[in-house]
Amino acid sequence: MTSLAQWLAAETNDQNLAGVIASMAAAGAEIAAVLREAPIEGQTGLAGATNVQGEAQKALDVISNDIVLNHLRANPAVSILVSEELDEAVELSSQGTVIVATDPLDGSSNLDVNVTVGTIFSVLPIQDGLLQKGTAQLAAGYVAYGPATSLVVRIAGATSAFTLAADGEWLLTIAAAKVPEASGEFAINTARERFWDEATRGYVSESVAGETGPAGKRYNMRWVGSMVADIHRILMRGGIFLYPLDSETISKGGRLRLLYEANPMAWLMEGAGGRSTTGRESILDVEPTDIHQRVPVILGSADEVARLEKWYARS
Ligand code: FDP
Repeated sequence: MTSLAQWLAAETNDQNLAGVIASMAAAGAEIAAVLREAPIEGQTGLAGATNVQGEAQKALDVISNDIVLNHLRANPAVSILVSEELDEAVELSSQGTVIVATDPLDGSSNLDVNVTVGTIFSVLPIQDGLLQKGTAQLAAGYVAYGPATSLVVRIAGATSAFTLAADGEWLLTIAAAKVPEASGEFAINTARERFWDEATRGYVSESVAGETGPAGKRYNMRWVGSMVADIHRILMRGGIFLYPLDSETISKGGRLRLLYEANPMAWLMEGAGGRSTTGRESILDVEPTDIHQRVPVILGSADEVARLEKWYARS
């Protein structure tokens, strides 16, 4: 089977970029090992809680951030780290050529119930500074800590998936993920319906109406509430993920973060033939104004994204 190192050698001549992806993969493997034993170690609680031995615990998202930081600090190609866990960007190597933006442990509200969570990352060139559009990404990926630990990564070509083997090696298990154009599955937190805009209401009611409604087919709904898990399912079998702008999140610009959630997921989705939008424009074209900026996020099968875009064009 093809290893991550072999794939990277075939995918890019940029040794720095390959090395940074390898560092994120190594951080992911280390986080996977921590998560695997977290309930035994009493580590699923919040920071400040104590374990059975009465020792103070760090939250797993803080531990994950430290693991990513240590791996990237050891890699001289990384100039700056932006992390969901850190208010400010951290300067690492002065010779570095890339910026890494990461959510070290996304979906953390699912940690204490042993549901899939993930590490998301985006790699940007250093020369244009922290606030670059998603189109500038050199690579993006995520690690999904599920029944198997998966690394999904894209440089400029296809979106590929690796599985962490027992010996710690990442092995290529999907060379080129393909998101089916059409799908009958949507993912949204329907408990927020009262906050939705007209386009989201229209799209969801059309879907729920099923084969007798205007969409003309039956839909199913899935919502893990852990972005990596929901996006991984959609990358593997199609569907649409929505965290739209709604009346409650409008003042913040949305719920999910542009630099280390929306942009990398949009990069991966588009590499697999899917689409991404805020409802008004491609996520990858959003001009960032802040490293922790939030945006509306709609990602998935091309036909479903297009149907939603029609609703936005009308509203
Ligand atoms: P979490 O707060 O648990 O880290 O990144 C935010 C996120 O999870 C996403 O992973 C997930 O898709 C979303 O929030 C869940 O939102 P809801 O609480 O509205 O379901």
